[in-house]
Amino acid sequence: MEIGIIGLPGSGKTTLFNSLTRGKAETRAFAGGAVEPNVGVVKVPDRRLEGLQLLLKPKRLVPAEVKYVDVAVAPDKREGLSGPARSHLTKTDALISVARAFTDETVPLSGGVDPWRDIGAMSADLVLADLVIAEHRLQRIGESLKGAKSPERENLVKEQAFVERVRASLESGVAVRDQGLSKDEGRTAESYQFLSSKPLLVVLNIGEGQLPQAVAVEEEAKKRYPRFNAAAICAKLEMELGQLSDAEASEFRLAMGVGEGAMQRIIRLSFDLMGMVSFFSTASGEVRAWTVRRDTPAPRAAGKIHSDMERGFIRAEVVAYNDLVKCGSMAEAKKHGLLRLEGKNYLVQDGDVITFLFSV
Ligand SMILES: Nc1nc2c(ncn2[C@@H]2O[C@H](COP(=O)(O)OP(=O)(O)OP(=O)(O)O)[C@@H](O)[C@H]2O)c(=O)[nH]1
Ligand SMILES: [Mg+2]
Repeated sequence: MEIGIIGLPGSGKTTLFNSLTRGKAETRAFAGGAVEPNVGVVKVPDRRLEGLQLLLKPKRLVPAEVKYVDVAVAPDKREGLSGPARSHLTKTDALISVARAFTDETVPLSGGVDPWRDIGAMSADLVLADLVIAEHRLQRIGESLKGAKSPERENLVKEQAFVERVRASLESGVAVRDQGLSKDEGRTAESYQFLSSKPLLVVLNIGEGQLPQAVAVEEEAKKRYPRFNAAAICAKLEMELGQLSDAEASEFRLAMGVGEGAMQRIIRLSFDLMGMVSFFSTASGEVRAWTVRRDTPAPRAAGKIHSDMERGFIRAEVVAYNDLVKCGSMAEAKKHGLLRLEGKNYLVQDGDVITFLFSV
């Protein structure tokens, strides 16, 4: 699970990265043109884990993890997202686009602060990078068609028509994610590694002084960009609080009237964006959250834990988290018939608590 952080130079990408990961990457470090991205792993908060802890009293709780990648785009030789940044973004599952809303004379910005303009520019950049991809692909198809015979020829012609349609929509500014592709088309599109097909969260980086308006800023973002999820935070303050001990940070938050959990919320929002589901394993005194795509069959989900479990899959014992909590224990859930035995065609649901039975 990987989430890429993008945004115009100086929007606060690295500051946000640091506040998410409690990292200490140098802000403004890329202004000189270095292009190694910052990478950090973060635990995904999940209330259900706390619920399972109370119920099952495991020795260990292991939350799901997500990786954040702060991709530097050197402002001096900026080729937009078609440049070196692209290769770091293709493998991500979702994107956070940071837009600068804070004012600070010491951080120069040409054209003045205008987050709405920047959000538009960033999404246009994604579309532009994909237009380049689509055009390359069409060129390649054109070349292959020259010597192609049936049935390869028919396949190429079909693909050509598809890419041509995607290209035309991109040209009129429509992101791949908004083109209403069918499931099959979406799978085909996946192989082209488009960027504008990825789910996107807009983070408005507001200044400390704007914190009381955070909710209003988010509402305006939703009005202007109804297709995007948006959240307003002060990345700099969060980064600074993230470097303190929990107790100290709480004290500061109280004094400044900043709520807890702004970062937890961003992590959760960006995680949910990927459309993944979580299931929980409870074996050997450990409750652990696992992340799979929606509609993953039980054996493949088991394979996340261990490849032997997928190979030797027999069945899954499943209870929905909510049912387990309602019953208060596994034994009670079983008594009420809520502990189900599921076979290899079962599609794992969000919040399933699962024990896999297997033999190799
Ligand atoms: N006043 C203020 N400054 C901020 C805020 N967020 C970031 N900054 C400052 O803005 C500058 C740029 O922040 P970075 O996080 O380095 O921005 P970036 O998007 O990573 O920049 P590049 O990697 O160079 O593209 C730094 O000096 C930050 O301290 C904020 O909320 N308020
Ligand atoms: Mg940076």
